[in-house]
Amino acid sequence: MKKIFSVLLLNLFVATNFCQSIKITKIEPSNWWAGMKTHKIQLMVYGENLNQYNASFNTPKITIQKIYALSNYDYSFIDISISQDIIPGDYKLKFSKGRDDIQIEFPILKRENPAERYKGFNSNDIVYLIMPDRFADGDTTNNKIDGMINDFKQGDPLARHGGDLEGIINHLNYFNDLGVTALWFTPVLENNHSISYHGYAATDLYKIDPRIGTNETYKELVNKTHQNGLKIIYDHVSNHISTNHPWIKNMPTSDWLNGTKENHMNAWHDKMVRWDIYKTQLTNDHLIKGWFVDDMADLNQENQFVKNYLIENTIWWIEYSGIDGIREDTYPYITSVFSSEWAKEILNEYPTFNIVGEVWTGETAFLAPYQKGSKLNKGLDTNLPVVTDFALQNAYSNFLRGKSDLYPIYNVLAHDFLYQNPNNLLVFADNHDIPRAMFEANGDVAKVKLVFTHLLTSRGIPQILYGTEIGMVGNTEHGYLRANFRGGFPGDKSNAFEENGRTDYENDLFSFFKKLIEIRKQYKSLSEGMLSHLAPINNVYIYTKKCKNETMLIMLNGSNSKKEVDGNILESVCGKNLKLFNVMNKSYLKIIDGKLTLEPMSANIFLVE
Ligand SMILES: [Ca+2]
Ligand SMILES: [Ca+2]
Repeated sequence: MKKIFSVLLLNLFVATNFCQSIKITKIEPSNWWAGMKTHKIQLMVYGENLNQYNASFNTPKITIQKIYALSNYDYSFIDISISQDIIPGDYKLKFSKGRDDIQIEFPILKRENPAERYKGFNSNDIVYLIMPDRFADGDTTNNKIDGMINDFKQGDPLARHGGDLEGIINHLNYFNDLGVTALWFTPVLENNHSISYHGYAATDLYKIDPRIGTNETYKELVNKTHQNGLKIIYDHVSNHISTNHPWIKNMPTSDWLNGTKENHMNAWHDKMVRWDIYKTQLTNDHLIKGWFVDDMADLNQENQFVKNYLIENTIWWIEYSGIDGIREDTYPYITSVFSSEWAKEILNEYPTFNIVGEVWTGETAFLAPYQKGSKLNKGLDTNLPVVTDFALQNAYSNFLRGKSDLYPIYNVLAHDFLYQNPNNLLVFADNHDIPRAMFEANGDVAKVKLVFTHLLTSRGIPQILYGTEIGMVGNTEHGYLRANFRGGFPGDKSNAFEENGRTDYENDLFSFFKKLIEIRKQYKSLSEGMLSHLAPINNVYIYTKKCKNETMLIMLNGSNSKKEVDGNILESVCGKNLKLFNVMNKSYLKIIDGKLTLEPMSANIFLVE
C-alpha cells in the first residue's frame, strides 16, 4: 500500500510539473529578415516551465526544426527554418503546453538596401577611434537612468561622463573636416556594471546602453554617418560578458561559462600559445578559458547554444543597423573553432564586410598566423581578414619614448613576408588601451608628426585615437588617457571641435593631421601602392610608395640634428633627373652639389615628378 501510494504521489508530481503553466518573457533574436542567406536560426527562449511544450508558427514559411529542453526549465532553444521566399510580415510563434497557449510576435522584416550597406573598410580608409562616454554629451537627460548602476560623475576618471551617440551625431561635420572616413566606437551595448564607461562588460547583448542611446539612435547614427560618407566599425566582444549579466544568476546550462563566478581560471594572456609547438594544455586553457578579469565572465563558445547565440547576435546587429565592419575584442582568448566559424558566417552573409581582430602581441611571427589564408597557420583557417599591428605600435612607442631610433620601425616592416596581406593590418601609434603618442613623446610635437607621417604613408589601414589630432596627452592610466574631448561636455571652457576654440598648439596639430589625411586620399600610392625602403642609416629612413604612374618619396629624419642625404642614393630608388615636389608645403626640393639636407626630427612627403 505504501509503495502504491508513493507511485501515485510521484505520478501526481510529474503531472503537476508537466502542467505547470508555461511563461515566456523573451525570445532572442526578437525578429529576423526575409531573404537572408542565414535563414536557419536558433531562438533562445526565456521564461518558466519551458519543458514538454510544442511550438509552431502561423505560417508554413517558418518551420520548427527542433525544440531543445534543458535541465533548467527557465530556458529553451528552438531551431527554425525560414523559407527564402517568405513575405515580410508580423508572424506569430505559438507555444502550447497542456491548456496553455501563448503567442509571441516574431516579425520578419524587409531588408534595407543591402547593396548600399556593409561597405567594409580597407587601406583607403582612415579609422577614427572614439570612446563614446568621453567624446561628447549630446543628451544630458540620459546621464542617469533609474534602475541602473549610477556612476555618472564628471571629473572622476573612472566614472561615466555622459558622452553618448547623440553627441557623436552632433559632430559629424568635425569628422568630415578632419577627413577621417570610418568611425570605430568602443562597445555601446548595455553595461549595467560599475566602472564600465568603456563598454566591455555587457549585460544585454541586444540592447544599446540607455546612457549611450537607444537601438533606434544607433541605427539613426549609422544612417547619418553613411550619408556623410563615413563608415561605422562596431566593437564586438565574443569572449566575455559582465558578471552582472542576468545569465550569471541563472545559468542556461552548467557549461555556459568557462568556470563559474566563484570558481574559474584566470587568464595568463600568452597570446602566442596558439602557434607554440611546445604548448601545454594548461597554458592554452588559461588563455582560452581563463577569465580576462574577475568581473568579466568568460563565455564557453564550445557550447553550441552559446556559439549560435553569438553568431546570430552579430548578424542581427549588422542587419539591424547597417554597420560596415567589426573590431573583435580579445580575439586570441576566444575558442579558435568558434572564431573561425563566426567570421566565416558573417562574411558569407556580407561578402563586402570587414573584420579586424584585436591581437595584442608585439611580434609579427605571432600576429601573422591569425590572418586569413596564412600559410603559417597549419590548422583551421581563422577567416579573419585584418589583424591589429601591435608590432609596429611597439616600434613607434619605443621611438617616441627615445628608447630606439627609426631602425626598429624598418625592422617590423621587413617582417611583412610573414603576412598573407600586409596592407590588411590595422596600424596605429596609440589607442584607448595604451598611452597616447604625445605622452610617449613627452610633448615632442615634431616626433609625433614624424610617427604619424609614417603611419599614413607606409602600409596598412591607419587608425587615429580621438583627441590625438589635437595633441591630447593624458598619462599611463586608462581614466586619464581616455579623457573628455574638450567642447563635448556642458561647462567646457572652450570648444576644441572648432578652430577658434582650439589653442595654437591644437590647431597646429589638427592642421597637420587634416593635411596628411588629404594627401593620403589625393595620392593613392600612399594607401594602395607598393612600398620599397632603404634600411635606415644614421636615423634617416627613406622609402617610396609606387602605383601606376605615381611615385611618392618619404624621408624621415629621426634624429635631433640636420642630416645630409646623398642624391645618388635617391636616384637609385627614384630614378635620374629627380624633381621632388613637397606635397606638405607645396614647394620643390633643391638638391645642391648632389646632396640635400633634412631638418632635425622631420618628415617629408614628395611627389617624384
Ligand atoms: Ca548623455
Ligand atoms: Ca575565453
